[in-house]
Amino acid sequence: MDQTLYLILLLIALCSVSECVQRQYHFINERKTWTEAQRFCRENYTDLATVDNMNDMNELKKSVNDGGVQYIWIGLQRKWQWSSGEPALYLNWADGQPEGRDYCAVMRNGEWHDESCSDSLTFICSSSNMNTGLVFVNQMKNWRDAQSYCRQNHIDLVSVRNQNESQQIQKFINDSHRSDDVWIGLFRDSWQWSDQSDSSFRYWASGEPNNRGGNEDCTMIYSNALGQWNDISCNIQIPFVCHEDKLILIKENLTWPEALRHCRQNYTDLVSVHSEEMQRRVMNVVKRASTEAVWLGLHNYCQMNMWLWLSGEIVCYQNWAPGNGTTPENCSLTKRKGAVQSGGDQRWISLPETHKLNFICSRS
Ligand SMILES: *[C@@H]1O[C@H](CO)[C@@H](O)[C@H](O)[C@H]1NC(C)=O
Ligand SMILES: *[C@@H]1O[C@H](CO)[C@@H](O)[C@H](O)[C@H]1NC(C)=O
Ligand SMILES: *[C@@H]1O[C@H](CO)[C@@H](O)[C@H](O)[C@H]1NC(C)=O
Ligand SMILES: *[C@@H]1O[C@H](CO)[C@@H](O)[C@H](O)[C@H]1NC(C)=O
Ligand SMILES: *[C@@H]1O[C@H](CO)[C@@H](O)[C@H](O)[C@H]1NC(C)=O
Ligand SMILES: *[C@@H]1O[C@H](CO)[C@@H](O)[C@H](O)[C@H]1NC(C)=O
Ligand SMILES: *[C@@H]1O[C@H](CO)[C@@H](O)[C@H](O)[C@H]1NC(C)=O
Ligand SMILES: [Ca+2]
Repeated sequence: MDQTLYLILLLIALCSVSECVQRQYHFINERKTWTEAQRFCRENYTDLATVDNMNDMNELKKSVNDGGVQYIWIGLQRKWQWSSGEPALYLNWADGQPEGRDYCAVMRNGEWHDESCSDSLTFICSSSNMNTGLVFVNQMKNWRDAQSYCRQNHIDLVSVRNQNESQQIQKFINDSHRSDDVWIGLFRDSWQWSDQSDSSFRYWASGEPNNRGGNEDCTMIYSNALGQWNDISCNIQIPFVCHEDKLILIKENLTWPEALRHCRQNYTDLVSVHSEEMQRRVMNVVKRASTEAVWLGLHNYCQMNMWLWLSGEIVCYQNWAPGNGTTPENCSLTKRKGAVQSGGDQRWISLPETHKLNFICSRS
């Protein structure tokens, strides 16, 4: 065989990698409400299942090993949040609220009710000028216009984040001699994944989500061939699917050898990024890092001027920043290791192993 051709074939053989999975799905054949299922998954795995694409969807379906099951929870839920962007942790709904037909909240006698966002009501802005930190706006506006008004003239529509703030606002409303409904900054945003993933993949059955009866805030999949999704009340009890992340970002600042020890002791290894698919998954994870770069399982075999993955592979797929990884390292200096930038182009850079960075462990 022609020697060049032989070399090319050898390289292809060395560089082809089997498809890697980012997460593994675990079907739990116990009937639980969505919130109970979420607690189970968070304690025993990573979270209720997140689905990024059709590939994940097929993996998830494969994990369901009981043909008799019809409905299965995944981790997608409608969420209430504050106009300021904060998640709604403290809740003070009146009995029977939210009814679920509507997506904006008013305060009435201190408690909350959901109302149609297009209603015209007075409202309360948060403000830095007044000593109460509150401004009552005696103009009737729909929720969106009230929000714009507050943002332009003050800070935002008011948030009610704890009992104390709730009492202050109640007193403020009392002092303004108001008794009708006033808008607060609470609204129901779109769907969110339980693990905070920003996956925008959706696979609704036709006609769904329809929010029938007004309280369908959680997502189940039909356990049929298609596995399409339906919104449904969070309180029904059905089996569910958890997922276990294969890549774990550790937000501690350690040197490369320390990071390696941490991963090998607690998981499997520092991550090896031998494909574009893996790089995409790593990019998704490092966005949450607190350091500018994040250690990978990439080390320099200086005498040979070669970079290798801890998993043993030579570096075939490459994503180096310009000037990194290609020029020979100075072998008499500190050993260098590979990291991925957590922002920008998220390319790989070569750094002395004594730098202290966040890192990514993999679990096999
Ligand atoms: C985690 O799994 C164990 C064993 O299946 C179970 O007993 C426990 O209740 C689970 N944790 C939660 C929070 O449900
Ligand atoms: C409630 O908030 C006010 C003003 O921020 C503060 O002075 C007071 O200590 C708080 N009370 C409690 C119980 O947190
Ligand atoms: C508001 O006023 C009513 C009566 O005017 C009173 O009963 C209530 O305790 C007041 N609430 C607050 C939080 O001040
Ligand atoms: C790690 O370093 C970054 C950047 O220097 C810093 O913002 C972060 O707080 C550090 N994290 C820990 C856990 O020390
Ligand atoms: C393993 O994880 C635990 C808990 O996060 C940590 O205290 C320990 O230091 C880790 N092991 C190593 C070798 O870093
Ligand atoms: C490696 O890339 C970083 C980021 O782009 C750059 O600042 C640095 O100069 C590069 N290293 C070399 C040796 O060119
Ligand atoms: C490598 O680093 C050493 C120590 O700083 C220096 O003396 C030597 O000139 C460097 N070699 C090259 C090729 O840059
Ligand atoms: Ca539905």
